[in-house]
Amino acid sequence: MRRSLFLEHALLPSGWAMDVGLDIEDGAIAAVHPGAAPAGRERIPGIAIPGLPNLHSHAFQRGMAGLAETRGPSGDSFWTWRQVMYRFLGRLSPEDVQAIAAFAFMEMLEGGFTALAEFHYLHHDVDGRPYADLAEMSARIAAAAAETGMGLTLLPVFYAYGGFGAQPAGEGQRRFLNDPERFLRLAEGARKAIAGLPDAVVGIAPHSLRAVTPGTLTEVLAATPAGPVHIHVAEQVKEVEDCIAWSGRRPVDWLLGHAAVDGRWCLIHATHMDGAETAALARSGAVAGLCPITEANLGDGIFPGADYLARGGRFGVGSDSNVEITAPGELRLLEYGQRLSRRARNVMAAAEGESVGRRLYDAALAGGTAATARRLGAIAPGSRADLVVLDAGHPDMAAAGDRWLDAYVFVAGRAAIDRVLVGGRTLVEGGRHLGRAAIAGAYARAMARIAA
Ligand code: NGQ
Ligand code: ZN
Repeated sequence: MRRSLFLEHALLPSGWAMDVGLDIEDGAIAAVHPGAAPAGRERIPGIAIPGLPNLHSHAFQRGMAGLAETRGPSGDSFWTWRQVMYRFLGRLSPEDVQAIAAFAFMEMLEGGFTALAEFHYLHHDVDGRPYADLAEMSARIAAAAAETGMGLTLLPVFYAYGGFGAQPAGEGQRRFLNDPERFLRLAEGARKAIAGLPDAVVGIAPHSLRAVTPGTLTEVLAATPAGPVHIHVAEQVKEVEDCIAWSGRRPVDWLLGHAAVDGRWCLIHATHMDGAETAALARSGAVAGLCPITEANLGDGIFPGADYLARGGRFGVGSDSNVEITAPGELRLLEYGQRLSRRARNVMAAAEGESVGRRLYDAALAGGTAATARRLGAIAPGSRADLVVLDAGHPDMAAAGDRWLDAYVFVAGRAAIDRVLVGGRTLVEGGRHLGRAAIAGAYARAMARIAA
């Protein structure tokens, strides 16, 4: 399929350009013509920027957004939230998961994300038994991506234990569990499940150092020589303490010492690092997967962003628990966490005169592209035609150039989004997904079923 677009304004690798002709073939950009004539091309008014990848999501958690904000008897924490989350997922059928995922993916597209790495660990039936099709739930995630048009990197999760040192998993975790052999079969099933999706990718995700042993981690890595590898690490202080008690080392330090962590890897959160870990992670070439809204919601802590950036570390952003879904909002809170903790301004930019919005956007685009392992990241030949088009008539968009990204990230947020295209196909218009009515209806019915 061929399409020719005419973009009024576009952020190209060479900078901001006007009147850009875009030739698209099979969802990918074939040619870019700055200063093109509009004749014969479909006009896309507004300010086109490359779509941002969302590098970390647990789609099903969208269904419990707002349901864990009531104070409990004492000591509410990440760990009490996790109990609520386990109770919620204990009720979900494959149909529910598909409906919730489709709703979340739709909101991601409306919120400025055009690709997604789904960190998928809800594999089995409510009693912990595998479905007749081991990859049933993976197929549901793929179906939700097909329904919404979201670009998918599916990360089936390897989860085998309940805590450091091969502690047995609890009842709330039984839907997640596999030994390495069954996990590798499941990953094979996930590859089949995505086969019909344009340009989709399958990677793997050992859930966390809590959920694996050194031996099983080595085994699944050895069997998966290519593709992205994601893992949660050092999100909570208790996790750091437990890791030290188990191994004598901090989690990021342990991981960098025991696995060949490189550009294939994405370390989710990596919130609690000392200076040596921060430097070593930056050197490794891995991407730090930051989820500022969820990390704030769960009380995780603040990533050492300024030090990591100064050392050239790569990062991207993810919507994780999906309690609120907004690409510019994740970037804004990333910067604001740094400002609050350092009592300074404009922290995540390097040079005088550099726009923080632009710097955050460029960095998260590069990091998210690496972490999703898809052909993304620029309005340039070879890249998928994934575009977010901001409304040039929005009152906050009166300035131009990088000020547009500052306005998008710090001021207007997702309200500035007019149109979203994935693989050259328009999925969002006037800020709303074209399939919104049906997708929201199915979601509402699923939520009513779950509450019943
Ligand atoms: C998850 N989410 O797997 O959904 C985790 C919580 C855990 C976040 N860390 C469970 N945000 O880490 O054990
Ligand atoms: Zn997570």
